[in-house]
Amino acid sequence: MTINLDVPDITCSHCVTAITAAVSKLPAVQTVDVNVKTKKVIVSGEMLDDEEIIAAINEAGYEVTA
Ligand SMILES: [Cu+2]
Repeated sequence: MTINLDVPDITCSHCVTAITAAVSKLPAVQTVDVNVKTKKVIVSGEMLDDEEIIAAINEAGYEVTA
Protein backbone atom coordinates (compact mmCIF):
# COMPACT_ATOMS: atom_id res chain seq x y z
CA MET A 1 0.00 0.00 0.00
CA THR A 2 1.01 3.62 -0.39
CA ILE A 3 0.07 6.69 1.59
CA ASN A 4 0.16 10.12 -0.01
CA LEU A 5 0.51 13.16 2.25
CA ASP A 6 0.70 16.90 1.56
CA VAL A 7 3.41 18.69 3.53
CA PRO A 8 3.47 22.31 2.28
CA ASP A 9 6.49 23.35 4.36
CA ILE A 10 8.90 21.19 2.37
CA THR A 11 11.27 23.75 0.84
CA CYS A 12 14.74 22.25 0.45
CA SER A 13 16.92 19.17 0.62
CA HIS A 14 17.22 19.58 4.39
CA CYS A 15 13.46 19.07 4.70
CA VAL A 16 13.67 16.01 2.46
CA THR A 17 16.43 14.49 4.60
CA ALA A 18 14.66 15.25 7.89
CA ILE A 19 11.30 13.82 6.82
CA THR A 20 12.85 10.81 5.11
CA ALA A 21 14.84 9.97 8.27
CA ALA A 22 11.82 10.41 10.57
CA VAL A 23 9.44 8.30 8.48
CA SER A 24 12.03 5.61 7.62
CA LYS A 25 12.34 4.79 11.33
CA LEU A 26 8.80 3.38 11.41
CA PRO A 27 8.95 -0.43 11.13
CA ALA A 28 6.14 -0.84 8.55
CA VAL A 29 7.68 1.62 6.11
CA GLN A 30 9.49 0.28 3.05
CA THR A 31 10.12 3.41 0.99
CA VAL A 32 9.71 7.13 1.54
CA ASP A 33 9.62 9.60 -1.33
CA VAL A 34 9.72 13.26 -0.37
CA ASN A 35 9.21 15.63 -3.29
CA VAL A 36 10.26 19.27 -2.94
CA LYS A 37 8.37 20.39 -6.06
CA THR A 38 5.01 18.79 -5.33
CA LYS A 39 5.46 19.06 -1.52
CA LYS A 40 4.20 15.53 -1.16
CA VAL A 41 5.40 12.62 0.93
CA ILE A 42 4.67 9.22 -0.55
CA VAL A 43 5.17 6.30 1.80
CA SER A 44 4.98 2.65 0.82
CA GLY A 45 4.92 -0.45 3.00
CA GLU A 46 2.74 -3.15 4.50
CA MET A 47 0.12 -2.35 7.16
CA LEU A 48 0.99 1.34 7.27
CA ASP A 49 -0.60 3.43 9.98
CA ASP A 50 -1.20 6.95 8.66
CA GLU A 51 -1.59 8.38 12.17
CA GLU A 52 1.87 7.07 13.03
CA ILE A 53 3.38 8.50 9.85
CA ILE A 54 1.74 11.89 10.40
CA ALA A 55 3.02 11.90 14.00
CA ALA A 56 6.57 11.17 12.81
CA ILE A 57 6.40 14.02 10.29
CA ASN A 58 5.00 16.34 12.98
CA GLU A 59 7.83 15.36 15.32
CA ALA A 60 10.32 16.29 12.60
CA GLY A 61 8.73 19.76 12.67
CA TYR A 62 6.37 19.67 9.69
CA GLU A 63 2.64 19.93 9.41
CA VAL A 64 0.61 17.55 7.27
CA THR A 65 -2.37 19.19 5.57
CA ALA A 66 -3.87 16.26 3.68
CU1 LIG B 1 14.23 22.70 4.09
